[in-house]
Amino acid sequence: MLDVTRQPDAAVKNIRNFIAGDFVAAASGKTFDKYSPVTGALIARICEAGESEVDAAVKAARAALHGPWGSLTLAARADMLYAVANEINKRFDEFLEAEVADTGKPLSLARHLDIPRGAANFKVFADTIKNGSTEFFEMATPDGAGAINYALRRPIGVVGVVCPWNLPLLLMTWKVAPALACGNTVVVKPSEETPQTATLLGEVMNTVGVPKGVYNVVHGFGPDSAGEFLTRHPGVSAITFTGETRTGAAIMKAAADGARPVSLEMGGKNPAIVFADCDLEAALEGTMRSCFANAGQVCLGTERVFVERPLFDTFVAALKERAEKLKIGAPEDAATTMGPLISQEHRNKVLSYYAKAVTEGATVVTGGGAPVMPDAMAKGAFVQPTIWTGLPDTAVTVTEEIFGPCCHIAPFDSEDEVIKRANALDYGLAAAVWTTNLTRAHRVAGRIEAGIVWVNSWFLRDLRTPFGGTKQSGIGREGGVHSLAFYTELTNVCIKL
Ligand code: NAD
Ligand code: 6OD
Repeated sequence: MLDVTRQPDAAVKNIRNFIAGDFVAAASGKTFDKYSPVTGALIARICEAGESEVDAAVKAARAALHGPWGSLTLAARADMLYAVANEINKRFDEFLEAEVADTGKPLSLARHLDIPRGAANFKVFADTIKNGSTEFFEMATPDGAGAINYALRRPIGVVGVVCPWNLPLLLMTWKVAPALACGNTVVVKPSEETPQTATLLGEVMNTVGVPKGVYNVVHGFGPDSAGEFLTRHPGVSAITFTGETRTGAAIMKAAADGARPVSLEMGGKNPAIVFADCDLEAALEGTMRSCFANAGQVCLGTERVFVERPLFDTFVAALKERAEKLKIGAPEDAATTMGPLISQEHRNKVLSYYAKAVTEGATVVTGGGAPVMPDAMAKGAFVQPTIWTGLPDTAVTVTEEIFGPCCHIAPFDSEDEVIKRANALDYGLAAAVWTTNLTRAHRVAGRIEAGIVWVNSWFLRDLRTPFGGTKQSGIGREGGVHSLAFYTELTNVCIKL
């Protein structure tokens, strides 16, 4: 049964939870609504999981863990993940349509980033688990004999996966693929704003024969809803989360009951540092993407740009010119380079920061408000790409994560000074450094307090590298073998020879 396709007589999709291989409504009959970020129209009605659905999902995951999933060989499990990747690619257009309907992002972006990465995550972690090394350690015992130690990697158990809305399929599969590759089972709580692709993935799991209960989806909100029910459930062995820092803190508290491990990927207020010796074209192009891609709703995006003083005026003028050429519009319009924000609620939040910047004394270089849209999109969640200058580093606009298409640009005079300013916040997710001086690039990259530093690039991703944030941007690292470390427990076996 197609769960997320349109009903024959209605434009509104009916989206259910996916538990033990079946699409199920909530026993309570509770639903919530999803509105298009582009038009404001109702596009989906989602069954909200209550405590009983979450409990059923966790129990299904636990049964599958010790049942058909647990008894698969590693090679068979990897083959199943390759099949999931292939099936996502086969149904590419359905995933594309679902993701774009939920987020409003340009089709071109979802086609090149979100959906291909959704498939690639399964392939990469199937490769990783197949190619994992086995290490043995020999030792001499006190009685002069020998011993060998080896460590067994075991799945950690049932993993709760709590997801955000900005890159829904990409970020959900970034957690689900390694968890399954390691032999775990999962219960996923997608964002209430983006329920569709996680649900569609349930169909893919059934099609390729992933045993029932290995992959489960429960829909709902955070507090006093599916998110909290899942993270508090004692049957969940570990929690992996992507979202806001304060939500991560609440999840950590929930995980403390039962002393369960967490992997947290959280908020940021990322700096870009542009030195006067940079390749200006590349720095402008990269900074445009890091500030405005996905309408600024990328955790790795830049909201603080520091430019070395001799280049400052030129850089600000050139970035303004480029930002004003962004074409705000509908996802399916090939000319569109920037879509709406995810929701009216988020739009109100971003617009309140736009107003705050003015009261804080910012010079509005461009944007600063809401665009006038044609009638069909008048109720969409659109805002203008916005650039400010003139604020102190302590301004709210320059210290709090806005998660919209905006940045503040400030001049700097020395390397030591800019590193200190870049590191001044409690966040530490990502940074971009633009310079043609290789020695300086290494020196600065090593001094930035962030989990990821890009030099002369942005969002260039090798999925085997460690990914995560420092300070309040995250706890733990995922990616390649770093994911294996989180999603497995090591048992050391010591054999006296
Ligand atoms: P959010 O924290 O509001 O929500 C994330 C998820 O947590 C949602 O599924 C939500 O329903 C759930 N949730 C909320 N409260 C909960 C609770 N008390 N218990 C359990 N679950 C709860 O984040 P968002 O608005 O969806 O996403 C935007 C944020 O995510 C930004 O701060 C952004 O920086 C961050 N983000 C970080 C990364 C990263 O890799 N570091 C990636 C993407 C997004
Ligand atoms: O590329 C990834 O694996 C990743 N986790 C990206 C995060 C983007 C944040 O919005």
